[in-house]
Amino acid sequence: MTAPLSLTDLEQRALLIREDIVKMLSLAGSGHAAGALGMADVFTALYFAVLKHDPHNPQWSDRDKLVLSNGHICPVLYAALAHAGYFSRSLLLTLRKLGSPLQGHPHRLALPGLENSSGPLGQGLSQAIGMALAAKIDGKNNQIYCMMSDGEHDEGQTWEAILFAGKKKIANLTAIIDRNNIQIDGYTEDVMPLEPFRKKYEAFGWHVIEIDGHNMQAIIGACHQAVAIFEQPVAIIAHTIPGKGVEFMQWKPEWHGKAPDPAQAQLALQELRSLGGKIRAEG
Ligand SMILES: Cc1ncc(C[n+]2csc(CCOP(=O)(O)OP(=O)(O)O)c2C)c(N)n1
Ligand SMILES: [Mg+2]
Repeated sequence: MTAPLSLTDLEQRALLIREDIVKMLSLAGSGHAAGALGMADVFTALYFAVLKHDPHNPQWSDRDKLVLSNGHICPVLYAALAHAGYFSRSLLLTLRKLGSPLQGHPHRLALPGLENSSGPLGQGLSQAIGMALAAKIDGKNNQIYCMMSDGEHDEGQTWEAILFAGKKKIANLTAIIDRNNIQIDGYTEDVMPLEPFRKKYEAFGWHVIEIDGHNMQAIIGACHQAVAIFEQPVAIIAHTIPGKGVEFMQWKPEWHGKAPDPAQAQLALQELRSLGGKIRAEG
């Protein structure tokens, strides 16, 4: 058992994961930057402070499971898994290369630590519900986390799953939604408004917690709170900044599915390293 990381250590780790995302995308020459960078804090908190898991025994039957529904942000999942020790960090640099297990969208059987395959949006919550119900039948005491995006709430299947989980009161299920307000074609509220988002989940029988998705303490606290709710599924709406940490990408929908060129990657890495220096100085 390793000692828990401090909040400063977690913040540093999230920055290293962001650096890896920038390098991976830049070498691949393609990929999804904004969502991956925006969710780095949430993934770091989960893999380093929340999930009950064992990177040396990925199939441990009592593990918590993280289901990624919005498969296009997989660079952050791959980087978090590598940092947690599931596989070598050097493998990250093969993202999207022919024959690499790090496909542009995750293939469950290609890498240790992946719980589902994804890419087609809107399916992850249904997959997670299946796992949560199976865990109950098996008498397990684990939690299923489903990572989702705001844009994939334009898919009807997402709402069918929300309706079903509310009806069945699936309490070993926690959905974490990347509320970054962007999707492929622009801002969510222009393309297909989701507000009042919280009220919609509540009307479907869910307990909702809203957090700043860049505040480590808030992320960990919300996850602990969610596990302690036994009567309802819980949705954590994580308000994030798309492209977080790289100023020229932040809040810009055009960075939804784009990779930095080598010069842009250098600029991004400089910025992330200087943020790391600031955290070290303050910590
Ligand atoms: C079923 C399906 N339809 C369309 C797409 C194409 N697509 C990929 S990402 C995306 C935008 C989804 O919005 P969001 O996940 O919020 O984007 P982000 O915040 O990561 O930029 C779309 C439409 C897809 N992957 N699956
Ligand atoms: Mg989005």
